[in-house]
Amino acid sequence: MARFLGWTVPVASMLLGGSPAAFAHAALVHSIPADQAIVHSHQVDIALDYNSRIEVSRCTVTLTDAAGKAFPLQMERSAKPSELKAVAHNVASGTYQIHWQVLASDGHITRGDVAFTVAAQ
Ligand SMILES: [Cu+2]
Repeated sequence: MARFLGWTVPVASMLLGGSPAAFAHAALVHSIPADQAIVHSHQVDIALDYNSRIEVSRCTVTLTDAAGKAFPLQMERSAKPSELKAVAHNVASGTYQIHWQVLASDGHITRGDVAFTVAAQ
């Protein structure tokens, strides 16, 4: 039942060179909406910030409603190499899950979920 409506982001420029820092696999350190947040808007701005640089072209973010139906996301550019951004428009009131999967610079994939509710307006 795996369903992917993930968007991918073309990698305009990979950072090659630089110091071979010891990257950890990516853990989510901050999200908008926060987990279990109540959003008072039908436009939901999503930002997922990790503790390390992520390979954006290999990351997927899916938004599903309570019935499991995927909701389209529009990708936005982020200036931060550790952050994924997306926006969902015309989101009906209800409960939603953001499913994310990211590839960190160390080659490890991590995944998780963020739940939120869009309140009736
Ligand atoms: Cu790792």
